[in-house]
Amino acid sequence: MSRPNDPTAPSRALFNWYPGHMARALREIKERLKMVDLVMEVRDARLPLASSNRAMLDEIGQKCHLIVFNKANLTSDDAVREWTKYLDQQEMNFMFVDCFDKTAMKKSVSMARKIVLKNRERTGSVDHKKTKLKLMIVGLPNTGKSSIINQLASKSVTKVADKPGQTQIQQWIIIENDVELLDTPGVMPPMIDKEEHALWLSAVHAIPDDVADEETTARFVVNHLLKEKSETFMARYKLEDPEITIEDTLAKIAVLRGCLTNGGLPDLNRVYKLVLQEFRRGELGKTIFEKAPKL
Ligand SMILES: Nc1nc2c(ncn2[C@@H]2O[C@H](COP(=O)(O)OP(=O)(O)OP(=O)(O)O)[C@@H](O)[C@H]2O)c(=O)[nH]1
Ligand SMILES: [Mg+2]
Repeated sequence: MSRPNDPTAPSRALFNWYPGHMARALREIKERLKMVDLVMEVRDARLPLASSNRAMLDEIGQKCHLIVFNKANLTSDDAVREWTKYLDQQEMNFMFVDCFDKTAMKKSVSMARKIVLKNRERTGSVDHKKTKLKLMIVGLPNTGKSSIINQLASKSVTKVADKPGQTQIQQWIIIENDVELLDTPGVMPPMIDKEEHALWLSAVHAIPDDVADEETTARFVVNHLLKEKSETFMARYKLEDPEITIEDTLAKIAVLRGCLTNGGLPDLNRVYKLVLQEFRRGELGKTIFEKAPKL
């Protein structure tokens, strides 16, 4: 497997993590599109464009489509504002949510319903107002699809884990009397050819650490938070000097958290694991990786 920062890596495909269940999932998504009224595409709010999947969008085609930028609680209000300004110009149906916010999640279903009813009106399918609303939820691994379904169903109906590739089969879930949602496995783009995207997707755990290389990902995250001068990150690890280097930062974290070898040296592998775990739990503060293009 080629990795970012690997000088021997071919310049085109940095990652091609595409296990068999994803190819199958994409085929099944295509087959079941006819049965659904709308596709709810879940992306990561910290990567509004880079967490989409061109191959998936091609399959969705002209189907009613709502983009849910989930994990908005892990990014700043400023970033959401900037992206909203940009996306408003693109004529997309979208909303930023934190899936643990029940009210926001209910709004996503209302928005889906409105889009579908408008489309039914436009296409002249009159008595469709009475029929059930069938939604399909798709997206990259670990974007929070199953968490959204559990929130909408108000119970744990599908398994959730901070582990890309948790859901491997499709299943229908009733979320309201007349609304059904199809949970689908996360599907990666067949190829990621930009190093920056590979790093971002690894940081948000769309790509597993054993594929992406924990060290590269953790160092990228620490560097990013240092560059952002993230106050939560600096405070959590008691970093006082805003100009501190990455090496000193890692050494400080090692001492602070007792990640030391028997000889008392920083055990960097443990630091990498710890930083990634805390970052993904939101304990290192809010961030944005992909900035909104200037208008
Ligand atoms: N902070 C935060 N964490 C979230 C949110 N939504 C989901 N998560 C966490 O993200 C991780 C992945 O959630 P899942 O719902 O399993 O993601 P998925 O998209 O179904 O993943 P796959 O089945 O692997 O494709 C879990 O640890 C969730 O608790 C959110 O809005 N905010
Ligand atoms: Mg899932």
